[in-house]
Amino acid sequence: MPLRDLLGESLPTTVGALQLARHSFAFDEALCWCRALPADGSPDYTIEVHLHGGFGVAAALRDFLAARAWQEVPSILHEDLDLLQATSPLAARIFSARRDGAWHAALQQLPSVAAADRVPIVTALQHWNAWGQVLAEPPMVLLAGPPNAGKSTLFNAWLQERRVTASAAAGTTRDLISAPCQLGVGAEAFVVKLVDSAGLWEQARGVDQAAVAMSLAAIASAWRVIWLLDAATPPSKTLLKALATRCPEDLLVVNRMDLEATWNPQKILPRAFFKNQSRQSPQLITALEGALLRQLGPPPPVGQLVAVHAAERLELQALAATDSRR
Ligand SMILES: Nc1nc2c(ncn2[C@@H]2O[C@H](COP(=O)(O)OP(=O)(O)OP(=O)(O)O)[C@@H](O)[C@H]2O)c(=O)[nH]1
Ligand SMILES: [Mg+2]
Repeated sequence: MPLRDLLGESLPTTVGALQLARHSFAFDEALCWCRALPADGSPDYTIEVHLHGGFGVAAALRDFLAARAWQEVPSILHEDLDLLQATSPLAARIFSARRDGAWHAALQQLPSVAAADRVPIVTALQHWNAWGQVLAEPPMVLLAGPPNAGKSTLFNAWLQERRVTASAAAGTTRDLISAPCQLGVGAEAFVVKLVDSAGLWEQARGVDQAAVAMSLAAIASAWRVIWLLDAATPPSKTLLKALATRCPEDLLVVNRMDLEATWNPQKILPRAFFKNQSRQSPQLITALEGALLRQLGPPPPVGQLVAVHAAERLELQALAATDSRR
């Protein structure tokens, strides 16, 4: 089918906006780029179409073209798709360094490099794995702890809006509520998924028990848990057990320290903790943010290749394991 039949009379030689009107309805006004339009009128040409519409419009166009024996050339590389999903300027910078197959090209060369030379290269790439993980998708930073510890109050203060209900009634929160939240500033900032959760308590029954189960599941999968403990109520066995299953990078806060203390955190908690005694908590939020950023260290420099997908990190791990066996 001639291109003209698809796109109308005014074929662009480079880039042009065209009405896709050769169907029972007008698809969309699309931006088209004729990448290889031959002068001799041969049927082999490639056209890149950028639709304004969403998935439904793209699906309608695909059906239309497939019925006329047009072939779709997959033009978007995996790495370019990542870029579409970048949630921060830092993520965009890291993803764009991987474009046009740069990551795969680097990795494909590694097996041909002498093992002794490969070790430092693989180690240098692995150094950025933690950053790759947090930039690929906003990681979950979960606020967990006993009921009434002030989790929802801190969640609202962190987001600087009244997103969730906070109240003196223990068990107010029963769902996981998440909001994107930026950590850091400027070109080095990245986005995390801040999540408020239901308090953990042993006597929970019915819907409360279901809420506790949801919190425990989130604790198991969170990137970091910020454990908010209540100075006025000693932590329960359930809570201490859940805490013991987690990583040492989780942060501990003893909250509501303006109330009378009923337990000694130094004796019970496994490591250093932050103290807080304010509902607004600006210093606490700055301190927590700083602690999370310090764990990651400085972000990758400009142009650095970073493994952003789990499969890529596994590939590096396999190479490192092979080299260590030599
Ligand atoms: N005294 C004091 N009260 C606080 C502080 N932070 C929060 N509160 C109060 O503690 C109560 C419980 O706060 P929430 O934020 O709802 O606690 P929560 O941990 O979300 O509780 P659940 O949703 O029941 O698990 C509310 O009345 C808050 O105003 C604080 O630093 N000091
Ligand atoms: Mg709450």
